[in-house]
Amino acid sequence: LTNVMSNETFRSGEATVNFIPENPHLLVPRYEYSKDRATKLIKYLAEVKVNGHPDIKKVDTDKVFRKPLVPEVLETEYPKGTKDLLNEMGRDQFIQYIKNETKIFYTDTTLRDAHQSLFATRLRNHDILKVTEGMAKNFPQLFSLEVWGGATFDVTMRFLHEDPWERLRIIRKAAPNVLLQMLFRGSNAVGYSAYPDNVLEQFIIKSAENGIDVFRIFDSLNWIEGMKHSIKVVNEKTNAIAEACICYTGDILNPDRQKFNLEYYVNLAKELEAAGAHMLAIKDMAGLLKPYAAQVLITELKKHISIPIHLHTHDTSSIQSTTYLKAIEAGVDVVDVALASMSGLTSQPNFNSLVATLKGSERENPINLKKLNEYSNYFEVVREYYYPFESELKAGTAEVYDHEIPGGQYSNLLPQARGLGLEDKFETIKENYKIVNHLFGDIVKVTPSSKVVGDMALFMTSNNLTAQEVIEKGDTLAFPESVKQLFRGDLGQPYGGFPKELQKLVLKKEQPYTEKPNAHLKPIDFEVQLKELHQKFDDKLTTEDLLSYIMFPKVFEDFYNFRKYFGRVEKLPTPSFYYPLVLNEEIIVNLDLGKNIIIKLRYVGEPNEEGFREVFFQINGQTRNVLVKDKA
Ligand code: 3PY
Ligand code: ZN
Repeated sequence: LTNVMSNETFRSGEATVNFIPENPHLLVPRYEYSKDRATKLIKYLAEVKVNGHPDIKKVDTDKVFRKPLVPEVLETEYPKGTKDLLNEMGRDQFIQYIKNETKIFYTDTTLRDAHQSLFATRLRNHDILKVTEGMAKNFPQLFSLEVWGGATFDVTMRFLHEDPWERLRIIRKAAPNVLLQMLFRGSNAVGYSAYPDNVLEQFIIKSAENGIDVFRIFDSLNWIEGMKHSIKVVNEKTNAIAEACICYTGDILNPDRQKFNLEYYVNLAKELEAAGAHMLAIKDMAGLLKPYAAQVLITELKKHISIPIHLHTHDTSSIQSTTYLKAIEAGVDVVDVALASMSGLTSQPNFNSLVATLKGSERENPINLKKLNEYSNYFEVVREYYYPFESELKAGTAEVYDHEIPGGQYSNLLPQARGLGLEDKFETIKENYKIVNHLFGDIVKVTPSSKVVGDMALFMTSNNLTAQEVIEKGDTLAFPESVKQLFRGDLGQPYGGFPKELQKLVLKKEQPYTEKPNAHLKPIDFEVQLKELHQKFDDKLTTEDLLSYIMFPKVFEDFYNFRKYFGRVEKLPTPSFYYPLVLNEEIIVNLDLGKNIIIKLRYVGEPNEEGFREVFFQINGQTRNVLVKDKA
C-alpha cells in the first residue's frame, strides 16, 4: 500500500495523468508507524506553528527555500582512505607517512568549525547526514573530516535537541574510511571550565570509542600544563592521534607586538612535541597569521620539531588563502579548509579554490573538483535555512588585526550584544575587546579566555567605562564572574602572568592560585554517578550520557525532557524545525531507514478559554490533532 491511496485528490478521481509524476513522494510505501513517535513530532510542529521557534525572533515570510541537490554517489564501496591507512600502518608509521608525502593534505571543517563560525553552530544532523557518506566516498584523500567538539557538543543538545554522541556515531558509520577529527579544549574538554582528570580521561576514551581518530588539543592560554594530561591519555589509552596546538595571536613580524614572538611559538612547539604530541596544530583562531609570518613560522618550526604540522585559520581578513600558499611553500603538512559555500569570512579558507589553485603545482593533492563543487552547491542551498544565525559581516575586514576576535566568537558576539540591548554599540564593543586584551596583559584569546575578554568588553560598554576608569574605580566595581574566574586561575596561567594591579582589583580579598585548575576537583566515581543518573532519568542511559550530564547538567536535563516530550526532532527537515508550516504544507519525515511518514498541516483552531489551540494534521492521510497553549 502506498500513500497515493489516502491522497484526497487521487481518491476523488480528479487526478490527471500528471498527478503521479508531480507527486512522486506519494509512492513512498506506507507502514505502520509508531503512533507515539509521530504524535511527539506533531506536538513539536504545532508548537512552532502556534508560538514560533524560540531561537528565531523574526521570520522572513517571503523567503522561499530552494531544494538542495544531494550529489549522486557512484561508488558502492568506500575507497581506501586515511582511516584505513592509520589502521594498517599504526600510529607512528602513519605520522611518518603524512610527514614524508610531498602532496598537501586537507582537513574539511564544514561539519564543525565552518558552521560554528558562520551560523552559531546550528547545522543539524538532518543536513549533515545527507552528504557524509558521499563526501567520504568522493574525497578519501582527505586527511580528516573535522566533525565534532568545540561548541558543537553543547549546542547540539541545547539548541538542536540532538544527542552529540549519536551524531558522532552516525557520522562514523557514514564515513568509516576517513579520519574523524574533534576539537578538545584541554582541561575544559568540550566545556567552558575545568573538569577532573578522570573526567577528561573518560571523555577521551569514549570519544575514541565512538569514532574520533584525531584529537586537536588546545589550552585557551597556551598553558602547557593544561594540555599535558590530555596528550598523555590519547597516547596511552587510545589508538588515536594527539594533535596539540599552539594558539597563534599577535604578529611575529610586528616589532611592536613581540610578547608572542617567533621564539615563544617555537619553544611551545618543542614542549608539546616533548609532551608526546603526534602532530602540531597552529591554531590561528582569529585569522591573524599573515602570509609572510606563516612562511617564517613554518620554516622555523620545521627546523625544530619533527612531527607533522597542521595549519588552521579563519578567513576573517579574506587574505588567508595566501597564508596557506606561503605555508604550503614552507612545507606545512595539512591545512584546514571548508567547502566553498561554507568558507570565507569568519570560517576557513575555500577548499574548492585552493584545490584549483594548486593544480599542476609540486604539492598538488588531486581531488575531484567537480564533485567538490557539487557538495558546495548542496551547502549553498542548505545554508539558507540558517539565515537567522548568520553574522552581519559581508566582506573580509582588516579590523580583525586590531580587535583579534576569534572567528567562532565573532558570529556570536552580535547576538550577545543584541541580548543586552547593545547592538548599536558593536563598534565600541570591538574597540573595547582590544582595550580589554591590553588591560589583561595581552593574552591568548580562544574559548574560554576569549569569552572572558568578550564579557569584560560588554561590561565596559554597558557601563560606559574607559580603561582608566576600570583601574581607578576597580575596587568598587563588581567585575563579571568570568573575569574573576580568569584572574583567580580557573583557566590556568597566562604567559608572563596576570597584571598584578588589575588582579587585586578584580579579586578584592580573594587569593589567586597557580596550580592546575582541576587540581582541587575531586575525581568522579563513574559507577556511583551512573547509578544516580539511572535513578534520576532512566536506566538506559550510558557512560556517554553521564559525561554529557557531568559537563552540562542543566542542558542535559532539558535535552532529556525535551526529547521525552517532543521525540526525535532531528528527523524533521530543517525548514520545518525552524519555521512554522503553512496550511496544507506537507513534509516527509524519515523515521527509520526507509520508513517515511508524510505530515501535512491542515488547520489551526482559535484559542479556547484557557488559551489552547487545536492544531490538525494528517499523518499518512489520517487526521490527528494536538492542543497547544498559545503563549501570545
Ligand atoms: C572552540 O573552542 O569551540 C573553538 O572553535 C575555538 O577556536
Ligand atoms: Zn577555528
